[in-house]
Order: sequence, then C-alpha cells, then structure tokens
Amino acid sequence: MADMASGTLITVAPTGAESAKSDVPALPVTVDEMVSTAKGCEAAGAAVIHVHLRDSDAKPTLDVARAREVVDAIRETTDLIVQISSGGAVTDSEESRLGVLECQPDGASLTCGTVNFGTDVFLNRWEFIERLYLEMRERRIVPEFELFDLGHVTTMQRLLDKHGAPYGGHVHCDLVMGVPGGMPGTAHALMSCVNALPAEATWSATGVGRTTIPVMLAALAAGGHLRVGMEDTITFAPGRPVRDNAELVERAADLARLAQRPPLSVEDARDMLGLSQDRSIPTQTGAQA
Ligand code: KMH
Ligand code: ZN
Repeated sequence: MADMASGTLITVAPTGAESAKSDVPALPVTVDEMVSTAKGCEAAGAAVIHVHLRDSDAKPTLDVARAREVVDAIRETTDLIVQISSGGAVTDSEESRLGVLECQPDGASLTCGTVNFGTDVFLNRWEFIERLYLEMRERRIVPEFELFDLGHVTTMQRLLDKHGAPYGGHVHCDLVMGVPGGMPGTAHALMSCVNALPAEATWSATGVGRTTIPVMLAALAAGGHLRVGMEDTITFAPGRPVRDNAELVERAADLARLAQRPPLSVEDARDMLGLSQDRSIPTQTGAQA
C-alpha cells in the first residue's frame, strides 16, 4: 500500500446543483454524460466522484430511482468511489435529502451547518445533521463532512463527541471555500480550519470560482487532499470556460505530482477512507460491532 500522507486523494465534483445546463453546456447531467465524465476523470487521476443528480430536464433532483441509475452506471463502468450529495440544492427538503441515501452509495456528503449561499440560505439544522449522520451509519455509508465555515468544524466535533465514529471509523472532511457567505478561499482561512480539525482526520479542500487555484496550492502545501470539478469551477482561466471535468482533474493531478504527492489510486483511497473493511456497523464508541 502507498504511504497515504505522500499521496493526494482527488475528488471530482462534476455537476453540482447551481449551474444551468443552458448556461454551461459542458456540465454533465444525463446518465451517459455522467458515465463518460466518470471514466475521463478516473483516467486523469480522480478516486472519488461527488454526485449531484439532474432530471430529464437537467434540473436538480434527489429522485431515488435516478440516483440508483446514476450510481449503478458509474459503478459498472469505473472503479471510482461513489459519493452521493445529501446537500442537493438549497430548495430541497430534509426528507428528500435523507431519502437519497437509499441509493446505497459508498459515501455521502454531510454538511455540518447552515451557511448563506449567495442570495440563498443552505439550511442545515443541528437535529437534521444528527439524523443524516445516524442514517448514514445505519446504511453503512461513509460520510464526508462538508465544512463551509470554521463553526462547521466545531459542529462536526460535537457530532463525533455525541454519536461516536462514523461508519468506516475514519473522519474525512472537505473544506468548501469561497462560497459567497462562507469562509473565504484563502490560505489563512484554510489553516484556521485545519488547525481546528481532529488530529486523526484527513481533509481535502476546494475553492469555488477564482479561489480554486490558491486553495489547491495551499491544500497541497499543508498536506491536504483536493476536490475539483465543475460544481465549483466553470472557468479554467480568465475568459476561458472549462472544457470538461477531466481537464480540472488533470490540472489537479499535475500539481499533486509537482508537489511530489501524486494522485492516490482508488484502492489506496478506499483504505484511507475506511471503505476496505467488511461492512459491519460501528457501535456508539466507534468500535466495530
Ligand atoms: N448545492 C449546495 C446547496 C453537498 O453536496 O452536500 C450543497 C452542496 C453540498 O453542494
Ligand atoms: Zn455538492
């Protein structure tokens, strides 16, 4: 097995819920587009795919049948670790955000607090965060703690203190930076969060919009992992739209190699995230039942 600290986990978030297909034609929204995106990104060095669903009109959805279709199709054609978004769109109900877990992915995102989201609010009440966390453990889904602000780190710690370790026994977080309303995409903000994380946690970071490159460089320098993709970045360079998700993964992989922390294989990513063990359910204290 490769030394985890010397490799870089690359997660691709190819779609998101915020951009319209009509505005961003390269955004993958159909099952076929998701599959070809997944294949291209795996070849470029991604190990995890963070999946947002779109319906036949390319609108965000949390429809479980659609979720199963997309998750199964990606699994059939790649080895990628499939992480479903439980965040969905800011308009999604709590019940639909819980319900999408029925598609039985490897992992799911779990946002640890409310955050202003441009002119909207991404609402994540404490009781709902607890329900999502416990439901994921019940279903043997590995959470990725999505942290948009420093206070979300505190909430994640509160969750772990109250309910014990997640399924898989390992804590992996993603710092989502530069959302208008969340923490800025700066090295200073990144280090404030990293310094507050549990010592045993691993983390990735993504910078929205033009913060993507500074956040990527800061994360690599600080020993973190990377998330990239058109959920967060639709402009490759000033005035130049992103061609496809694979080119964002390629750029991240190139920078990871330059930092002498090359992309982790899917197998090593599974080991790091606690996805290699048998799927037994952890007890309250985090020990395997
Ligand atoms: N689309 C955002 C409102 C997640 O995927 O869990 C929420 C989001 C986080 O993207
Ligand atoms: Zn997302």
